[in-house]
Amino acid sequence: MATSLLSTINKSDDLRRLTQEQLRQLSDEVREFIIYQCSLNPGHLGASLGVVELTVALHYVFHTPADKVIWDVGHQAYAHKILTGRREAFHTNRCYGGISGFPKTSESEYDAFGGGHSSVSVSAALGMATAAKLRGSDEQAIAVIGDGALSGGLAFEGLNNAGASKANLLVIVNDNNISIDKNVGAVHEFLMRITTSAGYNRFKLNVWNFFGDNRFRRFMQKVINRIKKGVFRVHNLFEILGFRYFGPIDGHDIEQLIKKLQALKKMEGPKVLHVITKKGKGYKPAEDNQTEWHAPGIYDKETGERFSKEGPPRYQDVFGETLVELAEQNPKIVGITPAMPTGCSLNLMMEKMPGRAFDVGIAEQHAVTFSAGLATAGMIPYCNIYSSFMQRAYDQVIHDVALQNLQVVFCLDRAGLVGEDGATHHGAYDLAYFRCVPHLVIFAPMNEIELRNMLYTAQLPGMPTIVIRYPRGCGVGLNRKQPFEQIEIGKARLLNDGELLALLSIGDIGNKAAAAVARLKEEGIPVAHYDMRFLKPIDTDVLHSVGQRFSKVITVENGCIKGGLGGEAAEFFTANNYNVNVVRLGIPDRFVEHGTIAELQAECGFDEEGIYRTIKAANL
Ligand SMILES: Cc1ncc(C[n+]2csc(CCOP(=O)(O)OP(=O)(O)O)c2C)c(N)n1
Repeated sequence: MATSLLSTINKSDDLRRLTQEQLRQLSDEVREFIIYQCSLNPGHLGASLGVVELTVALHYVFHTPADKVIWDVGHQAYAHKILTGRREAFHTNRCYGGISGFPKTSESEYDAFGGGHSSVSVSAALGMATAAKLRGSDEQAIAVIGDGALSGGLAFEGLNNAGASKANLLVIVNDNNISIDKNVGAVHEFLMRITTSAGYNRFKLNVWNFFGDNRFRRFMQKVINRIKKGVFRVHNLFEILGFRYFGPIDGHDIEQLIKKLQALKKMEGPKVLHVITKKGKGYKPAEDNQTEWHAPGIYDKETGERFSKEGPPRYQDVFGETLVELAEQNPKIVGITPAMPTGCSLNLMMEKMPGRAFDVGIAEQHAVTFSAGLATAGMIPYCNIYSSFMQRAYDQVIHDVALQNLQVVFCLDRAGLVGEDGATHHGAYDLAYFRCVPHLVIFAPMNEIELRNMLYTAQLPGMPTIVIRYPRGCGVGLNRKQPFEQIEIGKARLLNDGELLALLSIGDIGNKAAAAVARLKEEGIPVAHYDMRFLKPIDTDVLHSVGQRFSKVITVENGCIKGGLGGEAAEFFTANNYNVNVVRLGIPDRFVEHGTIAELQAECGFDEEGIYRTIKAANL
């Protein structure tokens, strides 16, 4: 592949030597490079294609890495990585031992702030701008935030603080008119209005051209703002928050971007530049179906054909289908997702029952308290949040739901190690952080039937707050056409009996444990294997029986070792004076990076082989 210019760019200085004509060529090469690389090694394609010109312009105008660019979420930073020394390594993107799919401060000095979770950029940039001022430095801080990420509460907190502080920061709103799914909310509508109000924008441009960039213009801007509001009835949210607003401009027009950024660089104070881009820009399949091509998996670059692996239904689909089935029978059921309808399959209910399933935007805290409100009024909300994003809404679960003992069903998708998204996205902590909350029932299904039955059980009258956590990926392939059965709260299952030691597992990792136990059985090593199912309330009958029968217990969980099932079991045995040696398998007390789920489970020692070896070692 001819990458004549791109192959010469290893740092931002290299790029600053190019002419504007060459910058355009460079953008084309970067785009082609991303399309090619992602076809072989999957990643977040659409968002990265949309900001190629913006990335080139930012590194051209600002003195990165001294000036700080903070990419919100960070899934759109591929061009940034490729242009700042990671082109050669890019084929290892998201692979085990390779570079991260998100900005990472330990990976490059150009990654000013680590990313993965949404809506952090304004606060981080404000912190950097404030520090620069305190240090007497003229380093610039630039937050690049998407229209989707702008729906997150944290972004508003940052804007609110920044606008009033008069700090010197630039917020670039990368408006591609879509989140992963359709963008939702009033801010989205405001962006649409301001973008499509031709009269307003023509008026603003004329004013800019007429007065130029000087003090008189700033004075005139105040006068003009009043006229704008009166004549065009567009109240600018950013201006209300104390920012000077510029745009909207075409985010694929590199000359215009450079001109505008150069002007803004000289301007003190909090500023917003509103940039219009197209998600998937330059690759037709990705432009045409932006949700599917957000992270498309591998594909044929020429034909746009995507290759997905056949397998049993994914847990997320079992959730989505089952919820529709239950909601058809129970009119109290409603569904809630903070911006992940396709990711968690609530889109199935949104299509069938649009009035009863809600995408509330990237707003986990709100999703939980909104669910609480619904529950107080007699509805039964199924609030689906990825485990790692639920970290955002911890207090809402405690204060707004558990404390009031509300019948809300929290479905935590992507619980456990999630693979290629890495440390920011692993659902490592939910078992530990929810175990200590009173009133909660915490359940993890070992297969799709268990998931279905628990979703069914959770809506029965009088049920408490229930947390159901399940992993990314496929179930075990059981026939789902079976009548629902109520699951007894707090009851474990004995899967295999044996005398040597007891193995306690929770959730789908129990299937790996069962395979290891079966291998050991063939070798004449008898292990008693319990699928605990509930972390809370834990089955104390089973734990007493285990405490009486065994001196060695191994616990296995797809969650952090500190504070989860292993901790619960060890505390129980100590508190009840059982002399039991507990070996705990799970996610160790460090951040686990990216790779396939299989690679990461092996690294942590709780894949089938790891469990097998641990039992063998305990047997010695
Ligand atoms: C706290 C949090 N919730 C949900 C997500 C999942 N997520 C990743 S990207 C994304 C959409 C972001 O939309 P936008 O900011 O408009 O960026 P675009 O992908 O359109 O470029 C979402 C919801 C996340 N990363 N963090």
